[in-house]
Amino acid sequence: MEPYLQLCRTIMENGTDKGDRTGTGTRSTFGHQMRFNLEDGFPLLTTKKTAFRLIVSELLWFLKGDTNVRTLMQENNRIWDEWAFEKWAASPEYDGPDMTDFGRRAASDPAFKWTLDEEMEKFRGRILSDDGFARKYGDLGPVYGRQWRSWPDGKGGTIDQIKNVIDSIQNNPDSRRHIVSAWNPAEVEDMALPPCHTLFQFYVANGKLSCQLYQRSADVFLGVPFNIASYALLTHLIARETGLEPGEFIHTLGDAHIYSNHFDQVTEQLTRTPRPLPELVIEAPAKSIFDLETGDIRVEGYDPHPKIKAPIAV
Ligand code: THF
Repeated sequence: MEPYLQLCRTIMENGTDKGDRTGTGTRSTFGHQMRFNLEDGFPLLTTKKTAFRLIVSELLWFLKGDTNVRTLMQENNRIWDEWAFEKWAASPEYDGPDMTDFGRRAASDPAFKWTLDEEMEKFRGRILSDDGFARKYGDLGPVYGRQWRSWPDGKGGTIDQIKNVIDSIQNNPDSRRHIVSAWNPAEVEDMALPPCHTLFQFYVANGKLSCQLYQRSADVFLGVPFNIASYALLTHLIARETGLEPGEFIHTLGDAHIYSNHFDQVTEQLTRTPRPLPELVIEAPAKSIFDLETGDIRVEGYDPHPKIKAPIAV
């Protein structure tokens, strides 16, 4: 069975129901591994339509070292907006309706959801039009982009983990230290959300590059389809940069959970039969991994089952 559906089934059938930070309630399991051979096609979920464009723009945003949601908004990518909005709504400058606990309240109160959507639209408008506001309230703190490209070295400088790992793959392929960590204990407190995909490692054998991710917390219905495609794409991009062929993506999960308000959607998905995987196409052969733009990357032959809507837990 397809590894993602296997994960969904394992949690639904054998998971433990427990509470969580967001107050939504989850069913979860701890410690699970999926393997995707990238030679079999690109692992974009076929059992529901998944927005590949958003996955590409998010990954390129990380790779450029960017931590401000403005850049994502300019590409019509809204997947990080709630975390910036949360900081704005809790700030002394915010003077709109009270937004305490907005994720949970919007899920149960349609009138409040309407007010929230209105405030979110105002927030997006200001981020896009006001440079000072965007600098102050669009920034998520020292999240992925910052740790990947400029981890503070404690001596006044920074470490570019992505450049370093590309160099080590090229110069010392057998190394067991091809590691990038987003989990910086000294800075976790300043992040809008501590990193879910915590650490990844590359491995070179037979001219192929493999990647394993350790993800501490996995929102299986909404996040994991994005995370699988994102790291599969990262593996392709690093392979392209180092002259290797893509090998396997291995996805290791810590707390793998399905939110209780996603149970119906997961059950629906488990009735669907997987279809052939699409192929990844990267245009712009001359551009480095740091210069690629969203329009340079696409999938071909993607024929998924229809989209399934679900609320995101904040
Ligand atoms: N928080 C939670 N609760 N789950 C996550 O997966 C998650 N992420 C990132 C940060 N915090 C998280 C954000 N990633 C969607 C997908 C990925 C996200 C955030 C949101 C989402 O809503 N997807 C919908 C709609 C996409 C669309 O607009 O088409 C979907 O149906 O896929 C874990 O990295």
